[in-house]
Amino acid sequence: MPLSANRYLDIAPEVSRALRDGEPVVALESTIISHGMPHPENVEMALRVERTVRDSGAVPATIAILGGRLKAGLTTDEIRRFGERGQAIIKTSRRDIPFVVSRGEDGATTVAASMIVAAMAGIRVFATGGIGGVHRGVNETMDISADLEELARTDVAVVCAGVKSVLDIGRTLEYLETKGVPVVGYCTDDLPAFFSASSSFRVDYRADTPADIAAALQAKRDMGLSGGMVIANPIPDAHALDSGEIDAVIADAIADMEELGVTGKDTTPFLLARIAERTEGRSLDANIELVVNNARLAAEIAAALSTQQ
Ligand code: PSU
Ligand code: MN
Repeated sequence: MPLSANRYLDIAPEVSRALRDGEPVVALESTIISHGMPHPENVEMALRVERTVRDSGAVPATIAILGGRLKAGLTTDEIRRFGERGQAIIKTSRRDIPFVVSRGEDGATTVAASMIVAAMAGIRVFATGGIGGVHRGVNETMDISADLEELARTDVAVVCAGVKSVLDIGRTLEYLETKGVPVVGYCTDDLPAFFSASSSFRVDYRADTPADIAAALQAKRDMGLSGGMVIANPIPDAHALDSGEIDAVIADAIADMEELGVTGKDTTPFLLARIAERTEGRSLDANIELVVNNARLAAEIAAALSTQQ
């Protein structure tokens, strides 16, 4: 992919140089900043995650849309301002990109939209907290995140902490299987469930080293197999929440959501905020720690990938 070939895209100088020199780069999303966490913890998280990527030997590229420009790499000031404005920024998934861009607006990119911009820039590894998936109650609502479709088509590896139990984990895995997206467990056979290190579901492949994951990514690319990969990295024990407790909190949050009639793109931000409230911030601490943990692994995978080229 030629750098800057896209006239809507700005690649930060440091990111552009690293890509040109074949050095490791990790993309990061921005909906988690604006819609996933409250201010000021969101800004602290975003800056700490960038530092973690650097400390692990890669260059961070936070993805967003600013004034209609697709950005691969934000400055510290841009991250601060973005985090302050929070949910006033348009949550931007694939369908929203054309209008946010043509109207010169700011957009907070979801996993799906961030993957699109990362792929345009030539970034192959991306870290986040949780991906969107098939929501519980899908039979009624048809609520399936565009993140899953993006994983099916866009060639970016997504490091996450598994599938959160606000979603229907089993159906999310079935969807990914149908779409040909491998779900890899890092040092685990169990699919992590975001706040807890395991669930009752298994991953498709277990990988115990970043090099093992990089080798599979390289093979996939060499063969021209399009689409992403889910790399599920369990939350470290010290930060995990009790799964019984969190499941009860999630069930309450979903009941509140149904009562209030929250639907569509507001669903995930609503549930995250409710869960943070009900756990008195413990879910927020866990969320921050797992993103940092994912950023570190993503940097290691990107580094392993850069030695394969
Ligand atoms: N899960 C989280 N935190 C988040 C999100 C998901 O734990 O911030 C965000 C991500 O940006 C993800 C998006 O891509 O929510 C999915 O939203 P939807 O279900 O509306 O596609
Ligand atoms: Mn949805």
